[in-house]
Amino acid sequence: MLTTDDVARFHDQGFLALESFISAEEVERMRTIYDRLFAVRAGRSAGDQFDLAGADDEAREANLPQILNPSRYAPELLRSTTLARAQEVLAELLGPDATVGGDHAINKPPRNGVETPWHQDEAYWNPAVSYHSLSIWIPLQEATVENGCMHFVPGSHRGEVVPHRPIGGDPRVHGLEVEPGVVDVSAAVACPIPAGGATIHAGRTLHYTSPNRTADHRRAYIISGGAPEEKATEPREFPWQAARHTARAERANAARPAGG
Ligand SMILES: O=C(O)CCC(=O)C(=O)O
Repeated sequence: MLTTDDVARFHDQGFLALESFISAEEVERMRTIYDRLFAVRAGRSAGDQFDLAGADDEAREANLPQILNPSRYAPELLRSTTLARAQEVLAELLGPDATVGGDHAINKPPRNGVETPWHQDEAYWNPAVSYHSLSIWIPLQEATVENGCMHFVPGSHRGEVVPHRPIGGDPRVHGLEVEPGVVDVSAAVACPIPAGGATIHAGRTLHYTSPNRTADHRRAYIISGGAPEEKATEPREFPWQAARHTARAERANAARPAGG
């Protein structure tokens, strides 16, 4: 799928923008599944569906609806061309042992003023593990600056995980953002791409998406994966993870089988 230049650019810059990743027919097929999952709030009671950027109030419309593990609720996603392509790209960028680890979906409602703030994906993960990972972000319509395309800080994947906090400093919010004033994002680049394109970023690449100012949803389906995990060589702590007390986590705990 990728050229030698693409592979070199990914390792140098920490991200790639591809104009063409899946076909128009596959976009259509994925979008039908995607819209159905959000319409029924798939995974809500298991804590897999929630508001990434709000207090996740049952009674209020979500700022930034997210579904973790959508393929758990639509297993046909596991047999999609999209997933097969993701597996190819993982092997090309991270080596033959790299595999798909999971999927999620973030759906920015129309005329929604909420950004997905600057963060590194690794800030969400286990600090005791050393990752060699990436995420493939696939918009199911054109992604533009106006509807919430990806922005990246080139080279930021080479740094450490910087301090994060729950978005807005609100412990009820699942989403994380870089602590204000900690990073310089003045060199960031926006990556508008057509429907069927994809952006790919490493686990530590700083990224952001703009608010959706259009009349349509901004749908993104995201597949993550990596090389086999190793134990981190240096002890690390991510205190921002324990700083959250979310309704999502309460639902997930309540849904867990007793003794499990
Ligand atoms: O789609 C978005 O708004 C954010 C996506 C993101 O942060 C990610 O894929 O890691």
